[in-house]
Amino acid sequence: MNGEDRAAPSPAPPETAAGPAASGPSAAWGTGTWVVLPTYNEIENLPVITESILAALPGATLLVVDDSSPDGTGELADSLAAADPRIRVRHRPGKAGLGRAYLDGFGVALAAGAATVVQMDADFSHDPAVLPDLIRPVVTGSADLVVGSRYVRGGSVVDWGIARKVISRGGSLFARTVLALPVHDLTGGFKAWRGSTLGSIPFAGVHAGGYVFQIEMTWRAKLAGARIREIPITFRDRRVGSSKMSRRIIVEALVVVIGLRLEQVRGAVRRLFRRGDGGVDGGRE
Ligand SMILES: Nc1nc2c(ncn2[C@@H]2O[C@H](COP(=O)(O)OP(=O)(O)O)[C@@H](O)[C@H]2O)c(=O)[nH]1
Ligand SMILES: [Mg+2]
Repeated sequence: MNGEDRAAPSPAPPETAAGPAASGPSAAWGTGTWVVLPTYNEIENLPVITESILAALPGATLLVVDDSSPDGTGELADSLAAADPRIRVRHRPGKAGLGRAYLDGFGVALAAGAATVVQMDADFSHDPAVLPDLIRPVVTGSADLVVGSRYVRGGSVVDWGIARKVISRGGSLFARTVLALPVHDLTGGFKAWRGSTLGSIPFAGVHAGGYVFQIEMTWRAKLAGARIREIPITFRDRRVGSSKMSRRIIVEALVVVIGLRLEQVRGAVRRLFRRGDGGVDGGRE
């Protein structure tokens, strides 16, 4: 989808660090924003996370994208949706990875005319209280993609062992260097997108694995000319439930990052040669 933002944007609150929380969130704050929340076995987190998200953005629509969680997360989401019209549920037939779930949810949000689309985890690693600050640059028009970042001044990770810290930070640094992308946190998944920016990215062929999906989407945003802003976040390890990420996914991410860069370089070389041919033939363009 490549459309204009059709839903009415939220009224812009003042650009203060405290955000709307200082005066209590207005009922309209978040209008036109869709929060896409992928879940797989998050039954313990779901009731509290949905409540916290909608407390932070009372005007938002919350889309739970569940891959037929065996623990009944999908059914619980249905009952929450029955009680609150702001909550929607997308049921998918089986576990197909975080990236696929996000792309599916993004498609639904964009088709509904979302002006702003937020992506976040359901396990409280991403603090819902940050949501007003996360969407503000998009809503006020100063950025097209806002990345919640652990690796800028003021950002941090708590509860992680040294090994996971090194892997995460090293992964971001590797991708940042290989892709020459001026973003410090490339593997995180707490982001706010301008709807039209997200809609301008071709979803076909985007890799679905957890980490590479995050890197690739930010990379594609940059290629599409998006203005990217990072805001500091504190990332906490999940409170309950278990992680679905694996070592294989990390290795896949490294390989795909190199592939993405090669693909871009090859495209640039091809364009250069085409231009060269035109020059020899005396053609224009
Ligand atoms: N729908 C769906 N959600 C998923 C899948 N894998 C992970 N998730 C969700 O994506 C978020 C992040 O996953 P998590 O396992 O916490 O990864 P980690 O934070 O990197 O350890 C959580 O909300 C998960 O429930 C999947 O295959 N399908
Ligand atoms: Mg997690």
